[in-house]
Amino acid sequence: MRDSLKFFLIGICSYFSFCSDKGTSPVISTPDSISLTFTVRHVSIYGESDGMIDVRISGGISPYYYSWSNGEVTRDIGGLSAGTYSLAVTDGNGDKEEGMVEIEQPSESHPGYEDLTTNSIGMQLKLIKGGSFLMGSTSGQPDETPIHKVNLTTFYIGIYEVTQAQYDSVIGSNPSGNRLDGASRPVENITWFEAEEFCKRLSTIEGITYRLPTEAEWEYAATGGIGVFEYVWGDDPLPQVDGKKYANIGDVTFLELFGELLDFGEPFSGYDDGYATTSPVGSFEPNSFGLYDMAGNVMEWCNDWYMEFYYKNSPLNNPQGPSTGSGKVMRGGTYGSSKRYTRVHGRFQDTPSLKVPALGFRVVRELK
Ligand SMILES: [Ca+2]
Ligand SMILES: [Ca+2]
Repeated sequence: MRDSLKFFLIGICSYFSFCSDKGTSPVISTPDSISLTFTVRHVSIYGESDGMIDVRISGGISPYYYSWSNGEVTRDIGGLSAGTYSLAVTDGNGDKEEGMVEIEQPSESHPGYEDLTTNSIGMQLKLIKGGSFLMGSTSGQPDETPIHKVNLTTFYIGIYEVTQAQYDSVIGSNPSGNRLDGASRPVENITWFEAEEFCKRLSTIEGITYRLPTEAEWEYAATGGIGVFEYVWGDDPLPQVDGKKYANIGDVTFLELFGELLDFGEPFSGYDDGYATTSPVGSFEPNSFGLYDMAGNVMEWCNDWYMEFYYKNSPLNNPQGPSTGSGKVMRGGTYGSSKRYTRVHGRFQDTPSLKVPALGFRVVRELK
């Protein structure tokens, strides 16, 4: 177990605040030691170790001290106010990592809004609390750069892709190509305009605004509040952690049937999710926000027009994408996608009139 020592200290904020050290990467790592990301009120540690782990957070408050044994443990580290704190994690072998933690703003409170709610057609929606995060990546394609800070207003997002049954209940038809056990599978084979129309009609039914996620909202939701990983499930090259599977993507089952991935890229060799096409929504593990299928199953339409270097001039607050363009943003990859298309920061686009059986959507509901 000593050789596999690797820890992730993950902050899951009750508001979102990615806490970087003076603009550098929020990850500290040294070979054969501990990897940290920051911070805040709830701390989860994933790791394998024969020993215990100590975590200390200090600076203006009394040091916090915890011990962890194997596996994942979550602790409430108390109500930290805005400020800078030092953080140190030591494992049972004496390996130690230290870093600074910057907490940027007080928690937003949303009295009257449930953390998880169900709407009139049975959609479950998760409250994603407003705050700031770092969008983009330097480890992917040029259009993912630069990493830039984005502030988002609190929103609800569907924990699942919109299903065929939900689409049918609002629109009165099911255009999907993969209808086997279709009711709980994601709707697909719909244009961006049709996805938008669904949102408009649902807004009318409920008297509250539904719409497609902005690209920024989608990316933040997909990261689960942890912006430093390559994939929804972390940095592991396969969507399988501790025996749990995290995505329906371009796997062994897909390749057996189709021979080559939809995007002809690098497959997830050695991974078998059991689905050659779509899976019922929520068939795999959720991310740390409790959202399912943010990687794979169907690619998801976003509201924004795509612009390759939009991140260079993205507004700080609630970016909406450029005012016009030729392609709409699609995110998250499909049941037949390669590693590149499945990356959490990966950006894709196509004409909004495109309809293919691997492209669907999920909704955002505004608070009022
Ligand atoms: Ca698959
Ligand atoms: Ca998806």
